[in-house]
This record gives sequence, C-alpha cells and structure tokens, in this order.
Amino acid sequence: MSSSAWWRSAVVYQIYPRSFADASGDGVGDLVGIRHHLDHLEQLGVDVVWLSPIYRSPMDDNGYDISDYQDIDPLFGTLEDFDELLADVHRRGMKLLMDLVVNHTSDEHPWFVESRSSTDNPKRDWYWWRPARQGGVPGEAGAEPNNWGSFFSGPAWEYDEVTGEYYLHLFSRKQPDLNWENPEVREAVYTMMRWWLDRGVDGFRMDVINLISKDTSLPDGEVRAGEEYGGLGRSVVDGPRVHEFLAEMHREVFGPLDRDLLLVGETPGATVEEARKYTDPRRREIDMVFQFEHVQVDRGASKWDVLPFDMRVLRHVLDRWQQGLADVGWNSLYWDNHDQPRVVSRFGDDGEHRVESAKLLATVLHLQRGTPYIYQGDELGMTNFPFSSIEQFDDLESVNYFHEAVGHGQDPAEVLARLRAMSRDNARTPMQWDDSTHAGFTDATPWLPVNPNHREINAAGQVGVAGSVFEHHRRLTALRHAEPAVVEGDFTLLLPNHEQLFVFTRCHEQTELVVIANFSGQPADLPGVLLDRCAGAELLVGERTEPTMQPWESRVHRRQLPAGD
Ligand code: TEU
Repeated sequence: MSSSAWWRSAVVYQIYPRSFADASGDGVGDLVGIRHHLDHLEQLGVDVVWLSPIYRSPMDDNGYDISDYQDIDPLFGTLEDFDELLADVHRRGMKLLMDLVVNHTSDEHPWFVESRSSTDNPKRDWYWWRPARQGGVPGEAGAEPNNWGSFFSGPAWEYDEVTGEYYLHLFSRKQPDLNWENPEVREAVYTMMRWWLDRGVDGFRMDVINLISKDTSLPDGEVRAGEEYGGLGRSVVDGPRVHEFLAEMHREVFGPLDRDLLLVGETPGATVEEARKYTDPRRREIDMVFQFEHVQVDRGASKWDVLPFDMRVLRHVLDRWQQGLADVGWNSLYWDNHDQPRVVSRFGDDGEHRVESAKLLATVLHLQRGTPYIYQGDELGMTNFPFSSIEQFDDLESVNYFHEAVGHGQDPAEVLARLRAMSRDNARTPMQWDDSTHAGFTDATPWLPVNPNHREINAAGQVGVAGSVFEHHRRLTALRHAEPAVVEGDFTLLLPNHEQLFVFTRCHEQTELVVIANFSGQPADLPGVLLDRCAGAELLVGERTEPTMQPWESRVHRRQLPAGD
C-alpha cells in the first residue's frame, strides 16, 4: 500500500504489449512501439499505465509463463528499451505498473528446471510435486494425485518421467505452480519485486494473486454433473494463508518504501467479504482487487456456457460490490481486459448503436466509486472479431477448449459460436490506430489478424473529433480529476427494478451527481421522480435533457444540495 490513496482519483490504462504497436517490423507489438504512442495516453488523460507481461517467456500463454523475471523478452525489446519507456512515462507525469505473475513460473524457468531434476534437489519443494495416487500407475490417465482440472482444459497435473512424479499446474502444463508454503520461494519473489521497484516501477498488477495459497492436503474436488474433473476452487481460491502472505509481502517489499505505489490484485472467485480483507488499508495487504462476478453474469456453469446478457443481473452485482466496499476497501472498475471479450459486443450493441453504447458503458464505468481501468481499444469502442474458423485463433485456452469439446463429440459450429462470443482473442487483435492495411499497428503481417472494421473504427478518426468514443472517455477522465464527488461520493442505486434504465447517484458533501443510462436499444421515458430530481441540474456529460432517453443514451447531471440535506 502506498503512503497516500492517490490512486482513488487515478485512471489506469492497460496495454497488452503484443497487440499495441509494432516498431520493429516483426508483426508483434513492442516497447519502442509503446513509446511512439504515449501521446495517445496523455491525450486521454490517464494517470497510470499497466503493462501485461513483457518478461522473457516461451510465450505458451503470451508471457504469463515467465522464464526470467529480470529480463525483457526479445520480442518486446531490451531492458534498455524498458528504462527509456519508463523514463518517458514518468516525464509525462504518468506512472507504470508491471504485471506480476508469481502464482506460477514457466516450466523453462531455471527454478523449475532445477526442481524437476531430482527428488532431492534443493528446489524440489519450490513447486507442488506429488506421486501418483494410491493404486494408480504413474503416467496413466486417472493416476493423477487428485482429480483437479486445469483452467486451460485437461488435468491440473502433469506427469514428469525424470522422477516419476507429477507437478501441479492450475493453468497450462507449461505454467507449474510455485509452492508459496516454502519461505525461500517467497523471499525470491520479494527480492525480484524489490529489483523492479528499485528500477523505478510504480507498482504491480498481481496475476491470480488469490490462488497462491493452497489447501496443502490437496483434496479431490467435487465433480459436477457433466464435468470430467473435480473443482479446485475450494482448495485454492482465497486459500488458508493468502492474507498472511500478502501482509508479509507488504511488510517485506512495500512497507520500507515511502513511495506512491499502486498494488492491484487479480482475484478470480473472490467474494465481497474477501475483497474487503484484501483492500482494507488497516490490514496493509493491497490497494484494490479485480473481482470477477460482473464478468460472469452471462455465463452458466463454465465460461463457455454462454447465457443472454441481462442488464438487471449486471446492475445487481455491481451494486453489491459498490455497497460491499463502501466503508472499507476500494473497487477496481473494469469491463474487460486481455482475458475478456470486448465489452461493446458483450454488454452493449456493436452494430447500429456501437458509438452510443460504447459511450454509455464508459459513463457507467468511470462514474462508479473505484479506480477505472481502460483496456486498450475500449476508448475507441473496438469490438469482437468476426472469427469464422478455429485456425484464426491463437489463445491456448480457446484452442484447447475447441479440441476438447469437439473431441467429446460436440458440433464444431456450436463450439466456434461460443468462442466467437467469449474467446480471449477478441480482446487481443491489434490496436486500431488508423484505416491503413494493418491499422497502423505494423508494416508486417500481424501475429493476430486486424479486425476488418478498423477502416471505420480507429484512433486517427476519433482523437480530437467531437462526439467520438475517445473524446467521451477523455471527458470522463478529466471529470474524475476535477470533481471530488466522482472520487469520494457515496453510491446509491435508484430505480433498482427498472428494465432499461441503470440509474445511480454519487453524493459528496453538497454535490450530487445523477447518472442515467438507458441500457437498451429502445427509447425509455424518464419517470417523474427522476425528472424532478434533475430539473435545473447542470448536464455534465451527454447532449440532451429531453424526458425520453434515446437508445443507449447516457447522461450525468450535477446538482447542489441545500445545506443540511
Ligand atoms: O487470468 C486468470 C483468470 O482467472 C482468467 O481470466 C483466465 O485467463 C481464464 O480466462 C479463465 O477462463 C490471469 C491472466 O490474466 C491470464 O491472461 C493468464 O492466462 C492467467 O492468469 C494465467 O497466468
């Protein structure tokens, strides 16, 4: 945690370096490419830039599998390029966050290479090694130490012939889980973190940080109907020692520094109650978390079980998080990132009302209480990609799922439809800078195809252009910096059962902001109570004050409350 809560009024921008800008001409984004586009971020007015991983990596999971925490992957550049980027970012008054991926390493990390070499290697206990389950024949299906399935299909255990044992990997088999029970592991991680902080970085986005503590008995999980593997959530999500580990990390790494840092944890499956613990400043763990409930409102048992979007469910979940972290802790506000489909395609309308719905989503995001995160391209209203065949996908999660599902006899066309809706590659297509052949992302063939709609949707056509999605985001970012009610105001949901309107207020001292969003493709009449409330109020965001909201229209009003109210 930092000495002050400066990040409450900050807006963060997430860069997925692979897809942001390619300066070296190999079709993959890089650090020099990012430096060339810092104007864009400055114009948007963001305060912090978070970089998805740029460390040396075999790229099995696009850099979330790290083989050297203290070097830059040659695809992205060098440590020197990094230092220059950091200096440029600082010169522009912005801060830079690194992605910290320490639930697991790559299987090519020297720690793991040593660990796997023999059962008595000093690093053996740095990972989770276990023999085959009793009665099982090592290496044969079903003999895994327990029944857990990995997040990326197949079992969460990989058999290793060198020593005849299995290692645990919650993600891909090239991402073995570190054993945080071992104090040497924790010290090695802290040492590496100090090294980056000494280099000048301003904090970390901590990948799956709520999975680092496991129930050490590694019990079988419950196998739900229709599932092949047992769930591991109970044993690894917000595990027994996670708060102890984070408090220790804080004491060891951040405590001694008198610096304005930002520490944000990615916490899939975390409840409001746990999030309060992670982010309560008195506990000195981290500043804020990315919770997942609102990005699961349109799914059933798994992320591939796609349900129709219902705004009322989304609104309910967001309200619960706003209330839950009102007096203690702090929310991270996000619609999507490199793991989620594009929000305008998912919760908005990427057809006729793309611009209006992208603006509405921006308004609702920025006006909640918490720190907003803009994922690259969302400031332009970028959409999902029109995928038509499995060959167009790169992401291992998508590719593994496709083969597994089709292998189990499912209709490939149906599986593809699910990928089109939910695949992470939707967010990973190259940034759309202009309307040229590769959208100004690269001169070479891009590693993932550019969305054909870059002819209409691109930065060149929006920056400085009145009415654009970009200018709307710029306005909202500026509003946070200028209006204390956006930062500090209490959140109150109004009209909680309305079918189209998502309405809330933010109240601070004598200022009330009224946020009205028509989450639908049909006009919506404003109820009398709302018209009365906004009569004579200043219109801060939006263009109209008519009593009927147009499809996907959003507005923010500001009114002064009489003293004593
Ligand atoms: O993601 C963790 C996570 O829980 C999911 O979002 C996951 O990516 C997947 O979509 C589950 O269906 C983090 C990173 O953000 C992600 O890119 C990595 O692949 C993952 O951890 C492993 O490091």
